[in-house]
Amino acid sequence: MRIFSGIQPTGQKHLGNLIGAIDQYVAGQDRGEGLYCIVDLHATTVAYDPTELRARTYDTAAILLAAGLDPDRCVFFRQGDVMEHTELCWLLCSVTSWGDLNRMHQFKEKAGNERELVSAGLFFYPVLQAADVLAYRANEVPVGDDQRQHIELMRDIAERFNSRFGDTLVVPEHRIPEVGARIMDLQNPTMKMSTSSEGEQGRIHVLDDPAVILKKFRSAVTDSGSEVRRGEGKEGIANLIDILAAVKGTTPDAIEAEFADSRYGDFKTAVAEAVIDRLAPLQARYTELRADEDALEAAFKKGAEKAQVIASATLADVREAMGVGPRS
Ligand code: AQP
Repeated sequence: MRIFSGIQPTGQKHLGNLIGAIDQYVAGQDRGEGLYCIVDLHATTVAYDPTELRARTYDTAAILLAAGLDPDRCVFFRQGDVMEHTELCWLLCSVTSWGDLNRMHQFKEKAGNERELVSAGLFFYPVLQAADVLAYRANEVPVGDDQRQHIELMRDIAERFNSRFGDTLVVPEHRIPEVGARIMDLQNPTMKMSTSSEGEQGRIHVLDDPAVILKKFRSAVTDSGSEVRRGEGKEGIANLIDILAAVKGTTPDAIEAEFADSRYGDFKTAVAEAVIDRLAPLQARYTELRADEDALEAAFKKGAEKAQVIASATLADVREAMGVGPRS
């Protein structure tokens, strides 16, 4: 079983990224051969600052390692270090329809947020994402629920490639967590917690101070009721139930039963405390890891070498199947 996923070095990573994606990466190390990549090339598809991009790449690397990724048990690397991703992206364009790309929700949302230039890279973002996964012939892609449409497109691209050029690529499955696949914004619980949403009050960053985390949870938007249970019009409470269930490794039903007699205020504090406890060891480890950029670069280099061995073999097969470049 080969598992692949990528994460952007944009902004500060939030609780949705941790629960929906990073926790799954860590668990994947015990289930198969995990390849995890920081997608710096994807980060260039929206307005960005180059110096900031490097700094955020190190931040994200330190967060992933602090969360439990172990470069000796997985292939941990930076996308921009392995050229095969961009080459495969171009080759896959020949089996990607413009109409499909034009239907992608993420493109529409992100294009709407860009003030100056909507880059062609943003439009092709899902093709590069498909190349990331297909280059490794991965069987499984752990992601949050927001990536469902991109994974479907990636599967279509692989199937179209295989039927046009012969069986070459593996059609991957997505793996979306049962609890916490869509962590919602604490201030607007009908929207997902997102790096690019305005204002930080609705977003818990994994590196937030405990006092900040407590304050954000205490001021989370709920409803005018008082029962800790899911239901119509109770999106805010349902989100807190999901967060606590994911953090404690239990089910939302179990959380409802445990807090059946609690009031919203006490429940919010309990969620905040569980999140603070969950993040404390990660934050301590992060500080150590982030201080040594040379060690992070060394980890990237080692990972890229391992990744390139796999990706270059796929690219040789893809070129051959497509009739591109010299005869093999
Ligand atoms: N709210 C979420 N709940 C669960 N999973 C989530 N993910 C993102 N938001 C939630 C998952 O995190 C992974 C990394 O996503 P990314 O590389 O796209 O990182 P990002 O751009 O920093 O994350 P956002 O918050 O999704 O940013 P916006 O909204 O600005 O694009 C993915 O597996 C994703 O599913």
